[in-house]
Amino acid sequence: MAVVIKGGCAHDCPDTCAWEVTVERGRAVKLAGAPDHPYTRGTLCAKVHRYLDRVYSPERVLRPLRRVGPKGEGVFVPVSWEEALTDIAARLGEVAERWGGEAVLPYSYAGNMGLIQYASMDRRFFARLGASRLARTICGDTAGAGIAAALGTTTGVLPEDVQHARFIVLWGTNTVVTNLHLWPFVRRAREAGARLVVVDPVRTRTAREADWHVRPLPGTDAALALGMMHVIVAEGLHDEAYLRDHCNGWPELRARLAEYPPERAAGLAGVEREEIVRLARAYATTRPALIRTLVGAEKQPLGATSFRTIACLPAVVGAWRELGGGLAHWTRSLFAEAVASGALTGPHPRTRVVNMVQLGHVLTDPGLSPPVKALFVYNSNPATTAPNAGLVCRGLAREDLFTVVHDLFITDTARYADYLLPATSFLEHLDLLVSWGHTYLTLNQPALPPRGESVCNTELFRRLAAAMGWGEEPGFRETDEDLIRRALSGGHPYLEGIDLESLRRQGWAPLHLPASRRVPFAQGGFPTASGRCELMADPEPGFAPQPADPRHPLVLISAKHAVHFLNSSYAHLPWHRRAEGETVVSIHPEDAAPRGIADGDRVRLRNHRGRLTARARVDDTVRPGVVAIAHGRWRSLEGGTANDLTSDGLADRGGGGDLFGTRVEVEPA
Ligand SMILES: Nc1nc2c(c(=O)[nH]1)N[C@H]1C(S)=C(S)[C@@H](COP(=O)(O)OP(=O)(O)OC[C@H]3O[C@@H](n4cnc5c(=O)[nH]c(N)nc54)[C@H](O)[C@@H]3O)O[C@H]1N2
Ligand SMILES: Nc1nc2c(c(=O)[nH]1)N[C@H]1C(S)=C(S)[C@@H](COP(=O)(O)OP(=O)(O)OC[C@H]3O[C@@H](n4cnc5c(=O)[nH]c(N)nc54)[C@H](O)[C@@H]3O)O[C@H]1N2
Ligand SMILES: [Mo]
Repeated sequence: MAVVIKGGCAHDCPDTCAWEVTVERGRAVKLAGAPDHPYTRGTLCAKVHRYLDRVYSPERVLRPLRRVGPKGEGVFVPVSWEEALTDIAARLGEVAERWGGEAVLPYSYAGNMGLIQYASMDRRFFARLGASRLARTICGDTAGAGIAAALGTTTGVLPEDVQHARFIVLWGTNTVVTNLHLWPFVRRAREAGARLVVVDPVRTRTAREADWHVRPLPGTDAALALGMMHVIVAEGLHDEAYLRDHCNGWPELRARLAEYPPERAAGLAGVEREEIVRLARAYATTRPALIRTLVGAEKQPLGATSFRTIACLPAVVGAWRELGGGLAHWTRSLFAEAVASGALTGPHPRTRVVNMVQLGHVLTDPGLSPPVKALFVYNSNPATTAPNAGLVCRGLAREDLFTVVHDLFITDTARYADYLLPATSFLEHLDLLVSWGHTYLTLNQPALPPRGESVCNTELFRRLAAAMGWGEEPGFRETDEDLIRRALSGGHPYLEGIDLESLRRQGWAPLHLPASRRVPFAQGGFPTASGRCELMADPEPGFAPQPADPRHPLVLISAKHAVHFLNSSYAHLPWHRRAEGETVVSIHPEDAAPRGIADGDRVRLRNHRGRLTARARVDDTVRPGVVAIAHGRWRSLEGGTANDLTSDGLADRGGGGDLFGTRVEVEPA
């Protein structure tokens, strides 16, 4: 007898799909997008439609493992949970006693983005231990800092209202690959006559679909936006009334625009003057005009400035006045308002804060006091996904570092673990899914019991708390259901009529947003301190060219260009790896010819951080001055990964990294 169980995908992705799992005789035999869900619309992406490959992979870690080989080799023996928990609790206790709780560093991200599996028991556990706090900055914080400086929020136009726009700029976002479920709304708009522009240094799959592809040099988006605004004002296409009634700082911004005539902006951004003029005119005169951003342009030294400058454009032309006009970025803040997530994590003592994008430095800095003596990694794979990953691995290789990893697979990070603990797949635990890309809550109901001896994150930290002797404390006694009920119990109007029982029946539910939320700033009302759009708040709109590096003259973009990988997830599964093919670096003919590189050659990318070999694709996928390689590959399988080369400097605001500002040289291998 087959049963169908409603759940959802907790990957770190804006689409947060609702799915249905068919289970026959205890085995999941089919997984499909929920057909009735207005955003999933019955489809899953190229990676997740094969999620059962993950669930039933013969490479799943099914028992606790203890390292027996050298760090990095991934040689383990199975041990009992009892033995692992007792030893881990003792080691964490020793470290905390000898070096202080701050010598313990949790490192997690959104490998599981579900509300309770992302952050609840784990946060309580590390707070109780007095561990260092991790600044989880690797994704979106820089963009958010820039946008919020102007708007007071990162939530503008809602994703389903993209269909009402008639001029759509996908600004540094690769929708077809990274945000597939937004695409039908873009397509609807186009069917109704919308023009689609993509702003990206790389000719992505999305750019190939667009009416117009603008390709600035990486990190120069602010110059492009300033040049556009200059033209808009010079031609009188700005919305004087909107600027007067709803914005602060217009005279100052206007004065600044004088410094960015289109010929100067064109020189800075590496595009033609005429293109900026045409783009400015089209944007200012076609309505409703929408700019869609995610995170592509944030990973730059001036990433926040890029986003805050882009965020001025809708106010300058009054695009916020119409349904579908304005800026569409995230929806996360809607859930943050509605869901009582603070009650899930609890308070944390004010211990030191460690920035995740500098993990390599943190683990290798001899001056750090106290040093990190115990590292606990879950929901993330920093040996592959953190910038300057070679340095991360050197840190992980430290003999005096006690490392615990909780994952489903022996990732490149797990190979360094002293203990590797088995984690459940999304089919094997309960969770409530919020989204950063749409406005539906989804209940992920377990379709299967945990495989082998795997446990979900909440259960792991309950068990560890018990091993530490804290098991009777109320915070560690709550079940996953308790946590979800607590999250939904705040009485927020967006959650009206939604509780665990209704979600169990329906699987998902839309947030009850007021109709006015769809045209959020038509009458101003920005959630800034002043209630107005802040055109000149910190960081100010502006642009400063970055110093050139003559030894490494090419900018390396290592974005999410792999359709079949989700960051490093799936990059080891046979079907996905085969579908993606070998490591390829795209290089423009103008850059390839002087280096003696022909299409199909083996080449080496190098800089002072590392090197990587790849097959050259010589064509105009990238613009001159830029090379591109997909991120996510496992060094243990491919011999290297993009982050071996990436910069681990910081962006200007928000704490995120500057990893797409990386400079390299490329030579025949
Ligand atoms: N298939 C797939 N989908 C994913 C993911 C994945 O790994 N694989 N990851 C998920 C995650 S974690 C996230 S955060 C989202 C991210 O979603 P996106 O933000 O759409 O993805 P990115 O690939 O980070 O960046 C988008 C584009 O920005 C371009 N870019 C780089 N630098 C610049 C710049 O300076 N200016 C401009 N204008 N463009 C620039 C890149 O070439 C890239 O094509 O995707 C999610 N979806
Ligand atoms: N070069 C380059 N680097 C990047 C980016 C880029 O575009 N280019 N993008 C950055 C961005 S935006 C992001 S978000 C990060 C993402 O970086 P990571 O957070 O490291 O993402 P993944 O590589 O998907 O690793 C998630 C891990 O969590 C595990 N996992 C999944 N579910 C669970 C669970 O329930 N419990 C536990 N314990 N583990 C689980 C998975 O098996 C996987 O190993 O990468 C960043 N790094
Ligand atoms: Mo991300």
